[in-house]
Amino acid sequence: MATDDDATSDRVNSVDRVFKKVLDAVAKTAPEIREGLPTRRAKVETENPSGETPLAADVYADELLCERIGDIEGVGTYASEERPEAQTVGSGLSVCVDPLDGSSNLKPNNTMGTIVAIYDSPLPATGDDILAAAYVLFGPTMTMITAYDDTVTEYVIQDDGTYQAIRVDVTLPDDPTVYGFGGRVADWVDEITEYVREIESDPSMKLRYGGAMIGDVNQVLTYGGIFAYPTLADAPEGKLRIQFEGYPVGYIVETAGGASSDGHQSLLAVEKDDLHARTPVYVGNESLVDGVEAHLSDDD
Ligand code: P6P
Repeated sequence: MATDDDATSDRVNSVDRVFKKVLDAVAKTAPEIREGLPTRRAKVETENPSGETPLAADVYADELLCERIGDIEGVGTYASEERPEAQTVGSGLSVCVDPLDGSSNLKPNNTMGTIVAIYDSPLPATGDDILAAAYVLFGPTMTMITAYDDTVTEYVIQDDGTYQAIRVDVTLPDDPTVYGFGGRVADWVDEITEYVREIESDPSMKLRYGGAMIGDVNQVLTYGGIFAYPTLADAPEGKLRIQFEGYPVGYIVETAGGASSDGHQSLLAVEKDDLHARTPVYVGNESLVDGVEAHLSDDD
């Protein structure tokens, strides 16, 4: 007779299988997305649910990923930053995708990539529901960072869509050296301005801000430090989307031994009712994220 342990083991095996299938699909699709970039630099006519005007490249990446991920047995729902509603594609786990994070970097040929989050819940999910997260980074090489089963792994993706681990058990360096805060400096609240000035006064800290969150987060994962798209005076919730950006990078950085925050709590503790809700994002070494919370708590 099947026992509870058997059911748990079956469940874990099933999630393992779906996770691996999602990684395979994302890695297989990455070279096609990259190859399609040069001819898809123009904006499309329509706005996305966040009121932004996507490039043809955003739409192309979303269409490919929806088709490939939607075909995976065990994936029930696909949602993306480019689609107002989640799509039912079967039964099982929910997958949220930012198909081309940082696509404004396409024209100046800077980094951009794809963010994926897998939730064991209908959408909108909470941070407690996240099972795995990953991002593909289109840089001088194509790499993929994954967080699953309490560990972070870095892969290189080949042009044929195969991928090999190049770093296992990735953890943030103990001594941070980079920082990057998004938004216009004139729009930062005073507490953030004061904290950034404090960070800047540390001779060991260097500014690294490239305009694509995952490129900047990858700097933090590699060199230690902090990335933020902070609360702004005219946009207290900041710019980044909790389901598609906040939860996955918060999960990745916390799994790598760092910390995440919306300014007051772990990003994974943030709860929002709307699929496209925004949140301030601070991720990096715990000491630096704690510093943000200490400065912002002064205004409470
Ligand atoms: P800004 C890209 O559009 C994005 O969503 C993130 O990848 C990035 O961190 C942020 O917006 C950049 O925003 O205001 O600096 O252009």
